[in-house]
Amino acid sequence: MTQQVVSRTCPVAPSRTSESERRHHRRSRRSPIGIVITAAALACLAPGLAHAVDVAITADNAYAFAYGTGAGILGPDLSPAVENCSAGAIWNCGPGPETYTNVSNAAGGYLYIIAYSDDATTQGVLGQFANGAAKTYTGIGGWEVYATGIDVDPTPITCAGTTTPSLATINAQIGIANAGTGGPGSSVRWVTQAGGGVGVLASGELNTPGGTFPEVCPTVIDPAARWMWYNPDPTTISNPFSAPAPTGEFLIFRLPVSQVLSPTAYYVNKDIKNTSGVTANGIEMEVLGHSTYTDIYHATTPTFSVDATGANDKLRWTGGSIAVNSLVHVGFRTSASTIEILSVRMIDNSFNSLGCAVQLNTGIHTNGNLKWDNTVTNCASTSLFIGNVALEYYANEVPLSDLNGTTVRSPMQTVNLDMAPTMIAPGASCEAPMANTPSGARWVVIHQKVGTTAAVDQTEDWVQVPVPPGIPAMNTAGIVALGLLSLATGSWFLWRRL
Ligand SMILES: [Ca+2]
Ligand SMILES: [Ca+2]
Repeated sequence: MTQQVVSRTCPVAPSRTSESERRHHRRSRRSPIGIVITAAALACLAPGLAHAVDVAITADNAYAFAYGTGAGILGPDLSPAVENCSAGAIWNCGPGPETYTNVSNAAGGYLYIIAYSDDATTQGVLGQFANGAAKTYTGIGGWEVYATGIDVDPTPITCAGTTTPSLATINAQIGIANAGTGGPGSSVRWVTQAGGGVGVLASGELNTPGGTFPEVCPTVIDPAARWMWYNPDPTTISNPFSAPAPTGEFLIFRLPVSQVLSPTAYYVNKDIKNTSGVTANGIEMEVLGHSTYTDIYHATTPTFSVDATGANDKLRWTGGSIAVNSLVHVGFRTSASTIEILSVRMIDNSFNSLGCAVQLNTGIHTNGNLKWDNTVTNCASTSLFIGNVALEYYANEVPLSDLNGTTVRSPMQTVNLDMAPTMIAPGASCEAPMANTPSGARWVVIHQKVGTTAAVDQTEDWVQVPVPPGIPAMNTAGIVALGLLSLATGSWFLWRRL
């Protein structure tokens, strides 16, 4: 890991105006240049073009995988079922994890993993999907699971795969998950780490020695892969990977192919000071429009819900006791490439607002600049300072639960922006070049502080986004040149759109 300091200023410019204008011009106002970049990126991923992916996978005890559409899997695409009936067949180099190279997939579909266990000792699935140097791992990112409620066990004694659910059964269950009509014992519909039906997708330990599982052959599956399973009730089951096994565990996992080929995600984890003047029970974040939340972070506010009944999502963490001027830590992950937070409030357990928390919308503008918008103004509209900004670069997506002030992370490089705390008026924004993206970096964590004074002492943020494609390692001049080029092209594109 290397550290460096880069001097920056953050010129403040007027940003959006009213919320009604934001709503009416959501796409074009949010990122007009982004339309051009997105179109260019899509042109590189022509519809229907197959992309070969190398797969390494194991399961305790059985799995099959396939690429399919949202409606299901075509027969020839389903891998032969692998049933592991010995420890060596799960973990050891050689008889353990299997590899499949140059597995083709159609754009726009899903990667599916079917898994089941012998209901004994331990259970889970672990794997990686490599698109060139870029890898996607089980247990992290936008995975969903449907628990069918049907118990399937490996074939007794022979482990010959004769008990594997048929393709027709698998596709029927995918249909039930899509319709959200699963019966008792099922998860009812697809669920993520944030829930969404009954139970949650369980993201377990890394593929490293110790813990519930031994290390799976590390030359085949990376330490960054995480064991994945289903937890039907996180309030009563602390470790669904160990005995007793959750029941009815013929499971179907899925991940959009786009998340394998070119992952998008927006992570935000925040330490928020309770400046409401009274003890609060939790936090409510209002997010523009509707999104799927694939992970959430609880800390001291154990109850989480999303109220999606209005025009915008209201994410609510409650059940805590947050003293005046103490911190509460909450966060979420969505596979959307960007989100816009409209307000953050301290609330009681009945969701009544007790006061506002100060926030900035943070991300990477499609010109490659860091960008802060003082647009979290539905609760409080006040001038805010951004400061203490550090950029941590990673090859792989950092789990939401690691985005906090206590977990020791190991970035490939950290860039501290030597930028004085900068005031941003309500509705205004500021930008600062990123620069010096290290080669191989695919994710960046923006670690920063926000406040109503230059002390920036009211919110500490960890925002993680992909390093934008087309912004490779280059110097500041290169980034500025690219920005100007994009701006020129964007203007032309906007003119064409009118
Ligand atoms: Ca087992
Ligand atoms: Ca079973």
